[in-house]
Amino acid sequence: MALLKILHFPDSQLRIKAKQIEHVDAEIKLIIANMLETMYAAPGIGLAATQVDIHQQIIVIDVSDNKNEPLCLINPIILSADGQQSTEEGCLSVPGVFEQVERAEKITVQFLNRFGKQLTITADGMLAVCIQHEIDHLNGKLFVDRLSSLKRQRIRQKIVKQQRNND
Ligand code: K1U
Ligand code: ZN
Repeated sequence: MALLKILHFPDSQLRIKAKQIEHVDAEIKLIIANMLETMYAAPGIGLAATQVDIHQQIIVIDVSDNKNEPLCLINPIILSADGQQSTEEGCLSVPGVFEQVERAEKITVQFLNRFGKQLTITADGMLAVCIQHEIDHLNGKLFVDRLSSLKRQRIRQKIVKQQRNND
């Protein structure tokens, strides 16, 4: 397995829309294993393939306390969304920034699991927030796009400055 490099905002690669996966083959299973390792090491509670410069519709998530309930969603589609919640979000592609974001409270999602089986789950709370955040990544959208343009501009300056100091 391998740790993958996580792209940082405002990298233009984060704006690429991920493609649907036709077959869940050995190559996809290796990507999933590497994404899980990268997410746990970060540490994070989710990771979308877009963030590691892989433009295929794969998401990994683990919102459990003991970090022992990994979920993998391939080709996820939100079938229904209800209610509203405001939660503080972070993003491994926007390090050190945490902001309140409004999302649906409850969602029903259809996806393929890592064995290529089609499943449907209904999620609420943090799992629902995380799935919506990761599906945004697959569509080339970041949580900062849901903030005001002034806030986004300030965050961009902060991240670019951090990046310069790290180079
Ligand atoms: O997609 C990502 O960048 C991962 C992101 C997921 C996420 C967090 C919060 C709300 C919505 C989506 C993260 O995991 S940021 C790191 C984080 O939240 C965290 C890290 C360690 C322990 C607990 C949380
Ligand atoms: Zn993110």
